[in-house]
Amino acid sequence: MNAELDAWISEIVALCQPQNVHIVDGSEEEANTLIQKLIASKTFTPLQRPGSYLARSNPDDVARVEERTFICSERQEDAGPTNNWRAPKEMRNHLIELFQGCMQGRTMYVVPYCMGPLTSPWAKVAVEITDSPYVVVNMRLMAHVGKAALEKLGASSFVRCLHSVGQPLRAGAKDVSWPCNPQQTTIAHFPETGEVMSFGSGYGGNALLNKKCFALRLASCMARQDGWLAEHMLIIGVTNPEGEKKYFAAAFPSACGKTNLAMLTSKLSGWKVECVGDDIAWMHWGEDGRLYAINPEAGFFGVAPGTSMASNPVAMKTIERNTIFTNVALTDDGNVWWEGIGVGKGIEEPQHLISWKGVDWTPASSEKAAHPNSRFTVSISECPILDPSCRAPHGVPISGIIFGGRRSTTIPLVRQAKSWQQGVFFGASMTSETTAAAKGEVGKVRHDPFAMLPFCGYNMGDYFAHWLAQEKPGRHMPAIFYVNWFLKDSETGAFLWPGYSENMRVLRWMFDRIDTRVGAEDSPFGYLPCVKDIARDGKESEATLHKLLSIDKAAWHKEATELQEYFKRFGNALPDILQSLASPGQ
Ligand code: OXD
Ligand code: MN
Repeated sequence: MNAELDAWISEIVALCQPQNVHIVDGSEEEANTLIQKLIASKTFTPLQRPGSYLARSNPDDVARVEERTFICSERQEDAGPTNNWRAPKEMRNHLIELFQGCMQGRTMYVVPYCMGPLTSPWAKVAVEITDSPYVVVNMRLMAHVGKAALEKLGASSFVRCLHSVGQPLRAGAKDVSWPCNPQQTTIAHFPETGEVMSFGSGYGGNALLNKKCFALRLASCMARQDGWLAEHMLIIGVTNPEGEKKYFAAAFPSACGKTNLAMLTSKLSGWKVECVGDDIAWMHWGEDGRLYAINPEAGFFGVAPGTSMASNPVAMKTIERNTIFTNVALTDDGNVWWEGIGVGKGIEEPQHLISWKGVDWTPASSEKAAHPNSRFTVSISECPILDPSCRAPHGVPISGIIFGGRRSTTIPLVRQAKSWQQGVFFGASMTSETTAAAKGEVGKVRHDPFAMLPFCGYNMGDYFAHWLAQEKPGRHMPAIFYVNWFLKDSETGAFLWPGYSENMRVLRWMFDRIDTRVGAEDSPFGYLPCVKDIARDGKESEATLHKLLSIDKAAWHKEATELQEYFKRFGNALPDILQSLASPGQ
């Protein structure tokens, strides 16, 4: 195999003391054996939909835990003010103690995986070692795992991702369906040595280390060094009625509708959206001076609640088969259910379910049937609107970058940056009301620059500078936009914009702006659409559109003052231009 990998496996066997070692080959046969094992351990319940299973986690292991996630760079200032930092040596010693003997009685899986199309020059191979078969079957859907990845790796070095659920099975002990160790959960990144060590959680981004840990936190450090961008962005292709196509990349904080936008079904006749990815984009500059994006993932790990035939019919089709559901509710006929699933289909709320906690649930229950951060894991090849260039080795050319957040006030429906610098400022100034994707209070406005707050592996001030430095002579800079689908009427509290498939009307404006086929109002806040240019569907009044597209100067002034204060935390690392663009009235 690979001498470095051999040596690492021996080292981890000595440390974690597993009962067996299994090198994952990525075959169907192997997947079937693992699934049988997960059924036998009651981690998986087979569902009445082909190739699909339900897993229920421990109720204390349901989301990413940002307060237990660390960047362990040699210098604290390289982690910056938005990350938890520990000195690498101190953290390594702490983790080595935790990992000592932690896989006793369990099988240790070695999962070589490739992020990005196997034939792409931008793809990267890494290896995750884990004692969770649940992680292995999920990773199989999210990345190219096994032999093909090993072949691509050859004798090269690789990023080492070590994961354990942190619950050894001592002789005679009975296993549980979701082993974990929430009290000791620690997710540590070592950007300078290319390592991730994660202990104690089996859930999502804490355990599927290929996703947030590698493809964002470590990759963002690699990207800074090598002049590219690793971003928390979906990628879509938009085609107009004339058959012209443009690709957009869009960054939104967790659970703000990224998957819905990535799979949008257009209601505007002749317009079409196709999906390249729903969460992460790796972007490199091509020889022609354009920015090209690949999706490093091979699958979706989407939030289930709220997904319905009304909000995202494409996702509903994508998850009809071969899907792992985690923490959704189970119907009496062996299918899945979550809050909002029936919208648009007229399905009535069932009278009885087994909730995500595995207990009886009725409409009178005070708790939700599905956990708000319950998820589906499914291969991207199940998506019926997969873009034909989804696996293009050099990626797709990006014409527009969209930033956005969930804000009930202040931020208008859409505006366009007047320059790359102002666009970078848009990204840096992103704020959003928090959701259930991370542990903590829901509904609070927090700064989430570029939707990278939990995912940037280095000093965010340096990250802003890296974005500004992308503008160079000879490059065709993508247009940059900022959207907010979530404005509410201050009197009624109702959403002002219908969202979902209606967002196509905003995409259309952006598409046409890129070719300057449509005008805009010039303002210090960017270019704003003229009301007449947002195709009306007769649902909202002109007055509503005015509300959606206007700027409340007093609220903006408050926002800008607060933003200037926020920016101060980056100290000298903050590029001066961003502080001056934050000045009220700029
Ligand atoms: C995700 C997230 O899981 O952003 O994609 O939290
Ligand atoms: Mn995400």
